[in-house]
Amino acid sequence: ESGDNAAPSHLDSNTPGASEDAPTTHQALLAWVQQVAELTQPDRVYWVDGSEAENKRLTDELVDAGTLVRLNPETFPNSFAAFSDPKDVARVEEQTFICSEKKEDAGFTNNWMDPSEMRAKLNGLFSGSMRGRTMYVIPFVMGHLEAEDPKFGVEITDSAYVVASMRIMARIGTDVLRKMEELDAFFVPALHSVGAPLAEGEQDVAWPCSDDKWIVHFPEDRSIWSYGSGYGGNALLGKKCYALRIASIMARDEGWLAEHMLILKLTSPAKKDYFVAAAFPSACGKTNLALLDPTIEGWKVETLGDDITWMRFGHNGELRATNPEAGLFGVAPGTGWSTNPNAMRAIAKGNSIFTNVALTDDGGVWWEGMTDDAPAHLTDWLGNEWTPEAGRPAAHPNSRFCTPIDQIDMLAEEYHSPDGVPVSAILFGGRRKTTVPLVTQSRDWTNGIFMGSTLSSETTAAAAGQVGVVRRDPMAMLPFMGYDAGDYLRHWITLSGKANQETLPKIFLVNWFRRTADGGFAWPGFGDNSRVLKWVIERIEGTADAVETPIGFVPTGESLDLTGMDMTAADVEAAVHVDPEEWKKELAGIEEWYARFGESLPEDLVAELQTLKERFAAA
Ligand code: GTP
Ligand code: SPV
Ligand code: MN
Repeated sequence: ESGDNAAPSHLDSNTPGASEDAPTTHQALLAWVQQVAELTQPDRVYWVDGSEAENKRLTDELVDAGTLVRLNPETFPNSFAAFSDPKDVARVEEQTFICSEKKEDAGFTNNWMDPSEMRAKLNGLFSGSMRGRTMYVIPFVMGHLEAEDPKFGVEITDSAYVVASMRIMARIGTDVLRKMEELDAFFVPALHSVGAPLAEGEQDVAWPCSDDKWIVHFPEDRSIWSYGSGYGGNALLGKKCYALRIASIMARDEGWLAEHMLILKLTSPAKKDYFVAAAFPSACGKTNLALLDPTIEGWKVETLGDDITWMRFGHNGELRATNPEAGLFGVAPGTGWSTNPNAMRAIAKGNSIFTNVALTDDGGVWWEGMTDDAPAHLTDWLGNEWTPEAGRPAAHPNSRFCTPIDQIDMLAEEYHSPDGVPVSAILFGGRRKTTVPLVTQSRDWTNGIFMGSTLSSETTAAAAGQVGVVRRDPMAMLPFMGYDAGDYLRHWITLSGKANQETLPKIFLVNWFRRTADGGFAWPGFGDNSRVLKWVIERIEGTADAVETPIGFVPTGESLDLTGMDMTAADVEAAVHVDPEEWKKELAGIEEWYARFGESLPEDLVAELQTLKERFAAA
């Protein structure tokens, strides 16, 4: 019975799911689980099957423990609210590491530490870190289980909140495990501990975590170790740690792309379908664009993904995109019935976990922007009484809703296709008050990569640290590139060698966040972004006008469809204006940014910058 799977002696062998009755024949997985159990010393080991019954049991336990608050089943069926430790509210970029054997492989954008030194540190931290807790083993797959080359992972965690969230965000459980066994598949070992062991008889807190946080990736063995945080991308390891950082390394080696992008399907009045992928930094509008409600007649938008896109060139040299995730982990504030009714409808179906939002008196949730008027009384995310006069937000700015993607009414049927969809356009966008026009079409692929490589944005609450500081964020991947940034850009450039040049996506730069002199937004954004998408498609079809500027092609005042808006062609011209004075500063910023790459910057991009400077000089 026991044999190879013998439980470490400290495990309670009566506990169902202890490794002596581990439900798998996957030897590498068994060995890893046993090794982790010996290191972390949990009270019990539990193999997650992903079933409804299991989820009910776990969420009941989380409610009893005070980690989850059950919401009013009439308004938010099967939904819960969680409140984190105020010191654990966002990704911790300062404590995120890429520990490649060689420092230069991590590049200047990543924190690095010698892997053996890091392993020693982590072994120390994880030693006994799960004492008094249950160790959950979550088999998962990013992307489709039926994909040609399914990408498996196993997260070991001591947080039941993570289990319940991973169940929404990824395909998990027994079906995945069976497939892993059948293929004797490689899996990414993703180890997570909140770093808060319990002494004998010690009372737990609602949100255990540690002040000492480490989010660590080992590129060579493709493993992930996350310690000390229970929040979002720090803890749901299938998401940023696997599907972006580790996957970007796999993608480099295997000839594909793992990107921080949404994917949407756009159907024109002529009933032609287009697929658009868009990379915007964290909290800069991906979920909103993916769920866009067009304000123009005859155009339809459907959703494929809102945060992560994997792309590879297909047999005919077309770039095909899939969404590796199964849920939305969306920014709550600003998501409302007027700005994003599609997200609201998905949330209203229930089966969601909200983190750090406010509670209404009738057992619902609320956040800034959900409704035009705030309720008269709330319990804020810190558990304090709140009224509209409080002078502080009721929800944390990085509060999130976690909701199954198939609850989106406008989910495109192609979401379910393991082969993905052919991409016609790629948008890169950031949050800039000045300088960057509403939309600019690049001259060609390399020029578009130049735009992506110099993308800049003001920092947001999605990561710990100062908010509102402009930083360069290449392809919105600054915190997520798993290897050297110059190599990453070179990979983008050389990959197009595999492409059918006819169908190579057209690349555009967008900025929904430009301000006017009076401080207001130069463009209303949200549903009206459908007008920009329409221009993008018309540029691809060769039917929309544009003005050539040194940085690329921008719409003429008349070429954006303003039907039903109170904007004029002159307002559009202001929103797309390329100001030479602003661009003088911008060019200096780009030069400074490029200097940081040193030798690793691709020659093609050096040449792009040179050409841009010459164009401004000649203008
Ligand atoms: P992550 O999940 O962190 O990757 O964020 P995201 O890129 O999906 O951003 P999201 O769509 O959640 O938007 C973040 C914030 O930007 C929200 O507060 C939105 O209200 C705001 N926002 C999104 N789109 C627009 C827009 O077109 N115009 C303006 N002004 N704000 C927008
Ligand atoms: C982001 O920060 O880009 C997110 C949220 O999508 S998290 O999952 O926490 O990374
Ligand atoms: Mn994101």
